[in-house]
Amino acid sequence: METAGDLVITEKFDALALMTINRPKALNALDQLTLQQLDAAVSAIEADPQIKVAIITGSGEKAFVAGGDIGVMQPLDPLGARRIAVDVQQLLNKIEYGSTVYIAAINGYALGGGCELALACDIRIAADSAQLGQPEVNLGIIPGWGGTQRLPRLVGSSMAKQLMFTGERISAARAAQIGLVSEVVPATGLLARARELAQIIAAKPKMALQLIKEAVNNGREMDMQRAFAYEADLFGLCFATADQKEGMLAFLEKRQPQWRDQ
Ligand code: CO8
Repeated sequence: METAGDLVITEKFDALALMTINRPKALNALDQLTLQQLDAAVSAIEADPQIKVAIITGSGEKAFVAGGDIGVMQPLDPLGARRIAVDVQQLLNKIEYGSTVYIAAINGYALGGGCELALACDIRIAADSAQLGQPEVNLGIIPGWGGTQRLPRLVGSSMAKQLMFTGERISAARAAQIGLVSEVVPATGLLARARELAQIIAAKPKMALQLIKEAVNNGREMDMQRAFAYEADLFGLCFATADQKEGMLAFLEKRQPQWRDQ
């Protein structure tokens, strides 16, 4: 039986965390308890200064996350539905605007809220067997966990509307073509590739990672002139870090840098 604490499993490997959404009997659909545990797991990762990269994946071979739990949603009244939309938007914003780099390792169905969870991550890679989509229209609703906003910013409004109007599921290969995922790998190699990518990133200095994330995420919402000024400010901020001095000195001394993550 599922109990509090086992619906989202977090394993830590030095600077990496692997979060597995573990409700395979319901294709990892997110009910309230799973959402609570996901929220707690993300908060714990954000509070852990050692963790630089977190991988999010789904338990089992079939699904990453097949969406919000439809059984939970069906009886909701408008205010209850709005409450869940706002609460989960806040949870996904914690991922998007957090200081950790998040990689979605999409091992199967990423539908509705599952696709929206992946959209909030910094990088999405998928198994060749994965299927992605926003099928909410088939349930008489719209994506409510950021999908109507993040998806068009990522793939353009024509493609995003096509996916949301039709509710069609697309293959991982098609998702890569439209820029929804950045890599497709054989299903058996997905986690290994996610970990390899995570290790490459975790070997970089933390402040630079954090500032790249901030520049991209916050700059996206600005006009170009403001965005350039913002980038210049963050570029300047890098020079307040020990790792900027070390990175450049190491280059000049023809040696590997010793990062201090500060
Ligand atoms: N919610 C609840 N249960 C689900 C969900 C889901 N989203 N997806 C799958 N399940 C359950 C099934 O009911 C089934 O349970 P049981 O064995 O008890 O009957 C079990 O998982 C296995 O599923 P299937 O038998 O359907 O497996 P198939 O391989 O035949 O089909 C599919 C797989 C195609 C993924 C199919 O299950 C499906 O279409 N699922 C629904 C996908 C979907 O519409 N997702 C979007 C949901 S809406 C949403 O995400 C908006 C977010 C806001 C939510 C806020 C409220 C918490």
